[in-house]
Amino acid sequence: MMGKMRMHSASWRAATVLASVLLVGTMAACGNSDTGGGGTKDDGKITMGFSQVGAESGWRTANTTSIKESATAAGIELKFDDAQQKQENQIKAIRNYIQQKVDVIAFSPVVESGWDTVLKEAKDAGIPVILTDRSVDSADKTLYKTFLGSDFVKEGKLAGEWLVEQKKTATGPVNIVELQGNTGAAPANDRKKGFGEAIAANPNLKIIASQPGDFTRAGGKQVMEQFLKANKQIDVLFAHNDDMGLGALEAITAAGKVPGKDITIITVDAVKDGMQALADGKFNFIAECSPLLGPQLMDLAKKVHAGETVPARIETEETTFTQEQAKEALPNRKY
Ligand code: GZL
Repeated sequence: MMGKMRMHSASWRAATVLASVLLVGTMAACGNSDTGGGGTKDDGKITMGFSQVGAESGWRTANTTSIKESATAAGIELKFDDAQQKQENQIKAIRNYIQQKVDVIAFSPVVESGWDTVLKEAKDAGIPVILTDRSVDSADKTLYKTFLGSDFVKEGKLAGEWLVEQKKTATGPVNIVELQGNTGAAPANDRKKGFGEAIAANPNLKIIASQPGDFTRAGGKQVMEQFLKANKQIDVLFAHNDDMGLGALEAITAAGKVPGKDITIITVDAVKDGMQALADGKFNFIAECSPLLGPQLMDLAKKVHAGETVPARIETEETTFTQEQAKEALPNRKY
């Protein structure tokens, strides 16, 4: 009997230990405020999982600052991931946020395509998704609640229309080189489209070379060096963002040409360094693309979390700048 009892008490102790281990393990798996587990916190705070493109440009830096500061101001718990311009990193981050059961996922898709599978996983998990800055080409619009960002086709169109006006008296060919953003990115595809459609108004305006510079200064400089080597006469540079234009300045100067005079330079964004180059006469025109999306994003997250209907598309308000307008605007620029 004793033996059995002993056995019984020993097996009882084992069962107790096992139950305790299982209980602790279950708690850890579910997560909690200490382990960064997802979902609305006990204090009712909304948790947002955000996947950022990377840190490739001054625009991106300003956009990240706007998102982080706005999350704090809105009392939203922000989980932030920098994808270093790689789609697979964004998909991984979104899957992590789904695992952590965050309340809302927001991201700026580095490229337009290849998102349906992971967005369906988020939808099946009941986690709403907000697109910010860039959009996706998914046919299923139920995969996300809204797209908050600029109209990139319009930005390219405004850049092209300014050039058409500037060159309306040209009697011969006007040779244009184009620095594109990263391949497959919505701003690269759409700015190219808008600019190309606008300059078609004047057959003298010809794009003689167009290559990706990946929205970085290094990319802009490297590709502009190639353009200058391969093309004897370049009259205009259209860069899809300020950073590539700023990188190109180094190549243009090194080639003994005067930026803003020998080569007319048109860019997009209007970040501080770009506006300074414009005010200094090195750039000639900038179409603005505001990175300050944080406040609107957090407001949308609260509405979506509360189950409110939000507009499917919210377009950022922005303008354009000439050299004179840049001089006036610079002192008050927020980014
Ligand atoms: C535009 C944004 C682009 C900027 C670039 O909304 O996605 O990406 O124009 C940035 O500067 O790298």
